[in-house]
Amino acid sequence: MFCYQCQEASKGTGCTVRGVCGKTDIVANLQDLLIYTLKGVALVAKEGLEVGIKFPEANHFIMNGLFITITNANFDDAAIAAKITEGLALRDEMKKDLAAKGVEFKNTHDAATWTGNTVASFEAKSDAVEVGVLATENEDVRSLRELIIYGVKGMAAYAEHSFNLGKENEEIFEFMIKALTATLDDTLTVEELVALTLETGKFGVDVMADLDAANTGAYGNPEITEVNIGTRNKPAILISGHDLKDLEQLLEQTQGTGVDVYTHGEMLPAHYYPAFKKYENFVGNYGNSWWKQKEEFETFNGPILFTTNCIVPPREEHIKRIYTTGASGYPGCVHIEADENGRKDFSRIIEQAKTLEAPVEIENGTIVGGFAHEQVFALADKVVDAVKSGAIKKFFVMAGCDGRMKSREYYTDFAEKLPKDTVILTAGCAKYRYNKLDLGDIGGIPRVLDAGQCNDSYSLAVIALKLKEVFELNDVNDLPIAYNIAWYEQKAVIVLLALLYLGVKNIKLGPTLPAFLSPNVAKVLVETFGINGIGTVEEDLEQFLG
Ligand code: SF4
Ligand code: SF3
Repeated sequence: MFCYQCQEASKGTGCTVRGVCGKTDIVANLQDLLIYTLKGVALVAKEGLEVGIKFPEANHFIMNGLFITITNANFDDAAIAAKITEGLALRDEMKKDLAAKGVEFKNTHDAATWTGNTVASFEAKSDAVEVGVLATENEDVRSLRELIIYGVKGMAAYAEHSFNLGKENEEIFEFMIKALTATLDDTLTVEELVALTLETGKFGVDVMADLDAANTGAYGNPEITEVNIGTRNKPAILISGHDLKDLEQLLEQTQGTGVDVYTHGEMLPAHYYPAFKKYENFVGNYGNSWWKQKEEFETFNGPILFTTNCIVPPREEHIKRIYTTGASGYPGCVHIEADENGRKDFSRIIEQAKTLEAPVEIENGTIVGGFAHEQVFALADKVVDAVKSGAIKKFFVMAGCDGRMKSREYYTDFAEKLPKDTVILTAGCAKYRYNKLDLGDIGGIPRVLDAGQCNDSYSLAVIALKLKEVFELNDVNDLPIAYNIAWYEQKAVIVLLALLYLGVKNIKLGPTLPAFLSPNVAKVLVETFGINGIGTVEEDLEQFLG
């Protein structure tokens, strides 16, 4: 195996024996082979698009396949192998379809022609050099190809959440096809790949806008909300990940059963949506970000439902009360599939919950969030006045991911040491590094404004663009907003590319720069966009405020 797609890549260069995330080499290789299979499907789909033939099934397959390979989403080798089998069959059906319509598929790339039908044959194939990341010898080309692939993985995750709410965007699918096939094209120059990287950011903005519209269309605009972090004395289910449709179904099905529902990690912002407030059994948020789950699942006592990443390989004794759905999966954990109408039957989770103890309270009180674009616009006068009067000197966008590295203590420290006339804008699980600190408020505006999940970084961009308009500026970089982003997995990659596309400069990225950036590609990012790594809290504060 060779994998360097996340921030915790071993030694800052890549995992080669077993992932720091817990991915085995078999799972890592099968994920690479799944991506390779998707590229084959994309080659055929592209040929179709060129003559006006569309394959909706291929769009959905590509989206879901990409999502499965995101860090910490799916550790289930059997499920990934089944997906590869499905992909090969789909690819060959598509070729037949083209032929039946008089279109001869002439591309002879191995990704479009290889076959296999057993897990053993997949394992053998996935070990081959041509399949994995290292297939590309030139390190700059490899770096750009992977940067694009990781961006598209994040894009696929957001597209799938929209899709689950009945929204799809053909342009996003066509871009995924273009991007996947481009990574097989040896004729593309480094300059062309850089351009494609920026184009990935454009579709990143679009996919986040789509998801924002899907979420708010279905559940209303997030509003200021105090979320309970304590517990009550009833059996309960913990739901994690990002998929709001799954949450809705779980809340519906638990009505009247005596079973409570709590959110974990990235599901916390669900509490901000008006539509979920009507559920009396939707009690609060339990615990912290994803990497603390082993301990928190122990004290939670009830079953846990993962709708997406981030899964940490569980303790053996927890497996029987962990369930997965959507793109997520873990060997031994029951996976719940949707029926043809998208309905998921969570009754076995509910039945199990009834037999287990209520959660142990590990903290109490509340945290405040719900500052997505509409809520901030509703407060616009107050915010603009505070900026004009100098009560707010600067905003710090500290969106992104959390992770287990000790170096992430930087973010708690940074939040604590920020001057009292600054406001943090956050989204994603990065917030858990400072959302329980008492940072106070500025004239009633809390100093930590949480917009929501990582995809709601879109809200932060919308807010920035709105402020630019209000203050009549020509450049978004002239606003009193600084960016200190934490990243971990590939959704953060698409968020970052989206910000670059919107013209945001001088983003600090930490806790370390991606292992997949070659020195030359890193240089382009530094020179063109002023991207830079974090230093010490003092140095960085000096730089931002100095
Ligand atoms: Fe390593 Fe991250 Fe890849 Fe897991 S996802 S194998 S931790 S680089
Ligand atoms: Fe978190 Fe995985 Fe990235 Fe959605 S849940 S931000 S790390």
